Amino acid sequence: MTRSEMLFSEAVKVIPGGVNSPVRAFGSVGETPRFIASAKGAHMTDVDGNTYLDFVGSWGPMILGHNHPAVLEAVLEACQEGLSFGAATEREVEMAELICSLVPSIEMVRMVNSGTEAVMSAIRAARGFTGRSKIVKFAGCYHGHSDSMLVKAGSGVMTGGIPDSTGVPEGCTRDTLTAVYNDLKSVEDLFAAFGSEIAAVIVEPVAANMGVVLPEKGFLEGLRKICDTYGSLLIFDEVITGFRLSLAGAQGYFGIRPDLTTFGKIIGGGMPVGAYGGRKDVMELIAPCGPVYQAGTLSGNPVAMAAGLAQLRLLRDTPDFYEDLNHTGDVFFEEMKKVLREAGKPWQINHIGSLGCIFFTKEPVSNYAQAKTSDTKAFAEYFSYMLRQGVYLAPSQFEAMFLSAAMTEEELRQVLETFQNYLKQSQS
Ligand code: KE4
Repeated sequence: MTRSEMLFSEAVKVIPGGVNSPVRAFGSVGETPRFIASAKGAHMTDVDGNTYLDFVGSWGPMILGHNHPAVLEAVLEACQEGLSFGAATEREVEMAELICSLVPSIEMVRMVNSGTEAVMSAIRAARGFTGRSKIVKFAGCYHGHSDSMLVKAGSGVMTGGIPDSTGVPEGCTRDTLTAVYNDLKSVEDLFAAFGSEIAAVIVEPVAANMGVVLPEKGFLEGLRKICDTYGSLLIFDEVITGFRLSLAGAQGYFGIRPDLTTFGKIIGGGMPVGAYGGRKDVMELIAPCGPVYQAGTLSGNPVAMAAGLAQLRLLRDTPDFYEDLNHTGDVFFEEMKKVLREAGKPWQINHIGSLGCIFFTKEPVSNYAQAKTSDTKAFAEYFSYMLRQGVYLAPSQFEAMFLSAAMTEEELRQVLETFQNYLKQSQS
């Protein structure tokens, strides 16, 4: 029995499913989750001493790789000064000023502790600002686990085949309307029926929780126009794409200005951080300056701010950081496509910058229904093969591959070779 197996057998007795977040349980890939002991740069080492090239990067935060020296140093320095005060600190001002300076649509921002909290709060702000209740989301997009967002959600919900979570009263989802990603008509139809009641549209500007699905030309622009027509707010959930695609996230990459944005992951540098922000006239409604209440004991935690500040400053100050990482991603995923074609396999690869995924389906994937045609057994076989070859992928067809700047060209070339060998021996 491996140490991971032993730990997992203990974990399931005291933690639901043995994990603190469902997708970590490796349920859909039929493997024992690898318990990680340490990580450095592009590599993680499990409790049995196996090392992996890490394509999960803690689900996005580790864009610079694990334990970047500057981030670690900033955290250790902050720890010396105290772990948490529950009081205002200078680093929170620095973080807010930095985010506002890097993302033009952000005029004010509030720190929270997770992406879920950021989304929950942004939706409350939109409802408070418009006086309306309904929210439009897209099937397959995942916006964290707050009640009203657990409708046709992606990520672990989609992986677990849980259409909509139990324990969520109908009253909490009554105002959540679901549209089809990349289908503006499905949005127009909802607005034709409920336009005057819709507070906001929330969208992942690049969907990365049903696998990676790119916005088709005109889709995001169309959402902007519809929201303007009906006086609804456009919320970009950039928990994954924020500081991933560009310093100004997907909104900077595509040139669309949302009214509110949610962040997480990268802005915490590996520590628990979320944030929401945007138009001043909306954010000024947030308590204590307005009547929309939102709070958090550890919001803006000084150690978490130190990690996030160190990471964001490195992303800002490293010349050509995004050009280089996005180019590396383009080359890698295009090479994956080439290997697939040479092997005569019909699978699909969607990618943008350092984000991408392989769908085990013959048809192009531009929405939830198409993503769901993927053969999850074939994915599981691929996942297990790659894991045994030291390549740590997200344990679900409906997640993304995240490249980090710590990966070397040689390492990525070896992964392509491993992928090629997988295809040669694969029956699927
Ligand atoms: P958290 O509450 O997990 O920090 O963020 C929720 C969230 C919100 N919005 C988007 C676009 C997200 O991708 C997420 C969380 N992402 C998943 C990975 N697909 C987190 C991994 C997990 O649930 O363990």
